Amino acid sequence: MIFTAGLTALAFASAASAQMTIQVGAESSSQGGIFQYIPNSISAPNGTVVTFQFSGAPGNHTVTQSSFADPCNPLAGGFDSGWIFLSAAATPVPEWNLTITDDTKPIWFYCKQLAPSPHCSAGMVGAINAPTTGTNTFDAFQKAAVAFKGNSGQGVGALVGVGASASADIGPVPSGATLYGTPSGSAASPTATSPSTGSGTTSSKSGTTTSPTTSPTSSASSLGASFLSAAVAAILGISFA
Ligand SMILES: [Cu+2]
Repeated sequence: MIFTAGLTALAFASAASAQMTIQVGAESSSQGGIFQYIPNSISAPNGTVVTFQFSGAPGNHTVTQSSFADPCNPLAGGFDSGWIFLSAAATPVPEWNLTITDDTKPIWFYCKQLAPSPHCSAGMVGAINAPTTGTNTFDAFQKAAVAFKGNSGQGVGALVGVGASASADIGPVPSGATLYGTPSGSAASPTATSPSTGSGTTSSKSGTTTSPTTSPTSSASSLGASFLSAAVAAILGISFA
């Protein structure tokens, strides 16, 4: 009997290692508009692979970890997908896989794109394992994001975050899409000739990288590149978002 119970528990554990999908961005005709994650709040136990699908096009979005107390600024040590700009719907859809490593605490995230207006303040935030009752619910988090004034934080996070981690940048990056400002800094070529598809060319980083090492436009210092990335993001966003 004990042996059987053990087997059942094992089966349960592996069944719990599920895969879930969150759409990043939407079409302007979508209910709720462009600036949203669909769904925006999920419950996901340890081992769940949350696949963010960047199917909202045209669009320019990120998945950047924040905190309940400060919804529109990056969490120290938090995860970050970097930006992917889609001038039109891309095939195949670029994806970013985030594995849940600590389901005992809520995981909060936002989109750090600023153009045409900060997406975070437009309500483009999400949560994993948020409490459904009490004060720290997803609704309260989103209200705080909408109330946030000024530009949301542009700092570049890491692949490994707090309570969840990715092992590769967004991929694949099909023709017409531009990936930049990623945590690994190795997939920022806008030329579409670089095979930066995240299929093994991106080494796993420990989460210490703080700025992109390449930018779409310049060979400036990393601080300059960071600034330029944000500027390019703004320009692209204004044109298309
Ligand atoms: Cu966005």
